[in-house]
Amino acid sequence: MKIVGLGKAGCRVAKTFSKFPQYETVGIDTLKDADITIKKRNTHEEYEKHFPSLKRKITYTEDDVIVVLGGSGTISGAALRLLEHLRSNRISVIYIQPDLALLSEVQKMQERIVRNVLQEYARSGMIECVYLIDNLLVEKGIGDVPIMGYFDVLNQAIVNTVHMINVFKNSEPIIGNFIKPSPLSRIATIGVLNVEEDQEKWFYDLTQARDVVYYYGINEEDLQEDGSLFRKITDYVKSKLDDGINISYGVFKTTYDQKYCYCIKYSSVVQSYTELLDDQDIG
Ligand SMILES: Nc1nc2c(ncn2[C@@H]2O[C@H](COP(=O)(O)OP(=O)(O)OP(=O)(O)O)[C@@H](O)[C@H]2O)c(=O)[nH]1
Ligand SMILES: [Mg+2]
Repeated sequence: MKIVGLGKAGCRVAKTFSKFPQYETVGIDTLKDADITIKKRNTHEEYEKHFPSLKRKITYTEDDVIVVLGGSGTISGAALRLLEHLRSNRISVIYIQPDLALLSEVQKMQERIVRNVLQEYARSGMIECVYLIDNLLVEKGIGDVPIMGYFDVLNQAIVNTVHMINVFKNSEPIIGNFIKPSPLSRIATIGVLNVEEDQEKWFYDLTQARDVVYYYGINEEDLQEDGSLFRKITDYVKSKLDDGINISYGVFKTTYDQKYCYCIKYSSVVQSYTELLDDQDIG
């Protein structure tokens, strides 16, 4: 699988994937040490207009590609040109939403544009799926994160979760009821369920979910000997059933001591809560 990062956050998350052998990563930024350095521009529009040809630099075709970017940066103006360049591939996007409260007006506008356009691209099927990730919720899920290495900690959490879900998606569950998400549900987020405490931590506050999938990782001993585990899992999954939501799950064998569960939530509805908050502010 190929990972393409755009901008600083994008490049750093992309690089984090390279600890796993399954991924080939490339980062695009204005900095000299980026894998692909592009000229710095002053506006979103200029990045869109002057995006260089990547023909000889990124030659993927018919590959699974994940594009990673943060929305508020100026370089995110190049996102659509990058997606255009990659269009012969199966593209998913990891969209990182920074702390909106700390953005300038221009950054807020850039963030909103990129978030909306990516979701419309997903809805239209031009990209397979957009995974929305809110830095603040990732941080909350982890607990206290020190300033030094703050983003490294967030990036590890994001990348480990995406990776484990990729692994499970490509493995055969021991038991489960996978329901194929509606082809219209292409706006998604990921999260972690603490199996002991029945506590879910989602990386984005996704509204109007249509499909939720739980991927349980259980070690061999518990699979063999824990007689109450199956009921515990199915009871939990059933407790999440609600009108119009498909809930599915799979149980996978792992070699880790702890039980853990990663989850994905899908919606077909464009997530635009900042606009709603703005309206409320005015009202
Ligand atoms: N999760 C995560 N977020 C980051 C990281 N680095 C920066 N961010 C957030 O992403 C937002 C966008 O910032 P950058 O990634 O520096 O911007 P850029 O994409 O390089 O865009 P430019 O404005 O053109 O430099 C910032 O507001 C940070 O909150 C990172 O490594 N991981
Ligand atoms: Mg930058």
